[in-house]
Amino acid sequence: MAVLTIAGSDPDGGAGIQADLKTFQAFGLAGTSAITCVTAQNTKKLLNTFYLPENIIKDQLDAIFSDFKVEAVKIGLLGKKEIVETVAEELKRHRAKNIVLDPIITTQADRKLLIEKDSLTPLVQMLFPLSTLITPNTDEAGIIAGISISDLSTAEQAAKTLISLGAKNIIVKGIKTGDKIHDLFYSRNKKKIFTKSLIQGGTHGGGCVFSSAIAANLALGKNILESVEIAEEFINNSILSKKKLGKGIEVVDPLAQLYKDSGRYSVLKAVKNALDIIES
Ligand code: PXL
Repeated sequence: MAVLTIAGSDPDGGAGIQADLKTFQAFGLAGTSAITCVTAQNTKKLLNTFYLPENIIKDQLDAIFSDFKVEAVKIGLLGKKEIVETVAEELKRHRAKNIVLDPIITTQADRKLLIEKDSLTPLVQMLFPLSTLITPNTDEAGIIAGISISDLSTAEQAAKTLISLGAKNIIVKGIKTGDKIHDLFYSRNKKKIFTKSLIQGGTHGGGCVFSSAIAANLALGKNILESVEIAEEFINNSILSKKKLGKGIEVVDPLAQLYKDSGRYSVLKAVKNALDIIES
């Protein structure tokens, strides 16, 4: 049994494929991946993006689907119209289920565009109907719905528009009101708002970890809302454990909870304490 991420590579390890695989590991799952593009970026800025040829993306998907029982799929950065089309065709051909689509448009660190603009229409037309859940942030939901999201009611309006465009379930992430931040889950028959305190300074990798945590829980047999609830708690813990790894934006840590739970964290802490004592 496996869970698959179809996404881009992020060399700083905080987002993209690297974050997705860490998240799958945190839930004890065999993580598999198909890389769509290689970004050159760090915690400060995006330098470059190279999209892989469609045939190697198709072959990666064939390699995984012909060998593994894929219980859920997370789709991250696709970036190019032809890649969107290839991924949609392959997911259909392999009858993929439990698809979580993170419709990435920009980076968090410097809000640089990660996609070619003409990839958005096929993303909506081909991948929305195939997806179990779509996880846009307010910028992404606003761009796709053609409105500006400033509060919960405009977020709901955008979610309704995304449903009318073929989505089944939506969670609009990061709706800011005062010192609070909300995520709005919305489907034809259910609505749920998750609220937490706003953490200043932003984080890198949060969106990737969140959508991967949902896919992991769908793979484990949880239903959609249960998976979202577990992922909400998981992303909160990952954000609370965020690390200043580089000189720029802080990076979420999806493995912090795993190490804490397994006792490895306390072993590491004990070793460090012992070394501190020896050194002093
Ligand atoms: O968090 C969005 C994202 C997704 N995928 C890749 C990224 C980023 C952001 O930087 O690099 C590969």
